[in-house]
Amino acid sequence: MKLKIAIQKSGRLHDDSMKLLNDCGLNVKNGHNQLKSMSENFPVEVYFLRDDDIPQYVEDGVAHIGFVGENVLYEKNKTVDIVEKVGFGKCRLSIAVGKNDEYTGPQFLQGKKIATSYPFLTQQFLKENGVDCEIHEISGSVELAPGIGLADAVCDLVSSGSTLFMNGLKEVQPILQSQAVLIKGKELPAEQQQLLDQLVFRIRAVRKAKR
Ligand code: PRT
Ligand code: ZN
Repeated sequence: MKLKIAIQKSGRLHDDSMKLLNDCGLNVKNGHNQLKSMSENFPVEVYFLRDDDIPQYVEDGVAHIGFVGENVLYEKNKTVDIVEKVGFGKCRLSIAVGKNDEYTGPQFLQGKKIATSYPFLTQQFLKENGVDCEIHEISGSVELAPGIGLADAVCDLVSSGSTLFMNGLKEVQPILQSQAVLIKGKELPAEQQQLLDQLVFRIRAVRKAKR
C-alpha cells in the first residue's frame, strides 16, 4: 500500500517538488535517469513524468497525487481536485504584442492571429471578451512567432519578462496567475487519503516554518 506521487521528470518544477518532499522528511532519490523512485521512510512511490501528462495520470488514478502548474492543470481541464497551492513555479500566462503596438484592450486582437501553447485558455479568454481571433497552436518558442510573421500576438508564460523583451514583445494582458499546486484524484482510496493527510500536514508545517 503506497501513495503514488507524480512529479515533473526534469524542468522548472522538478527541483522544488523534490525539495518539498525531502523537506517533508521523505527520502526520495533523484530521478533523472529513472521512471520511478521509492522513499525508504514513507510509503510513497514517485513517478517522474512530463508535466503535461500529470493531470491525466492523476485523473486516471495511475498516480494518486501530483505536483503541476495551474497553467497546465487548467489548460488540460481534467477532473482532479486541488489539495494545496505550494508556492513555487510562479508565473503568469499573458498576452504580449509587438513593443510598438498600441494595445487598447482585448479588441486589439479582433481579426488577428495569436500564437500559443495554451489554446484552451487563450480561447476561453477570447470568448469571454467576444473577440474573434485565430489561434495558432505551437508547442515551443512561441515568442518567435510574431517576428517570423506567423502571428500578431502571443499568449505565453512570463516570469521576469526578459524573454518577451528580447524578442521585441511587450506583455499587455495577464490572463492567469499561476503557481504549482498539489492535485489529487477524485476517488482516492481511504488508505491513500490518510497518507495524503499526513503529507499535507507536513507540507503546511514546512511552508509555515519558511515564512
Ligand atoms: O518536459 P516538460 O514538458 O515536463 O517541461 P516543460 O518544458 O513543458 O516545462 P518547464 O519545465 O519549462 O516549466 C514547467 C512549469 O514551470 C510551467 O508549466 C509553469 O507552471 C512553471 N513556470 C514558471 C514556467 C516559468 N515560470 C517560465 N518562465 N514555465 C515556463 N517559463 C518560460 C516561458 O514559457 C518563457 O519561455 O520561461 C520563459 C519566460 O521567462 P521570463 O523570465 O523570460 O519571462
Ligand atoms: Zn511540459
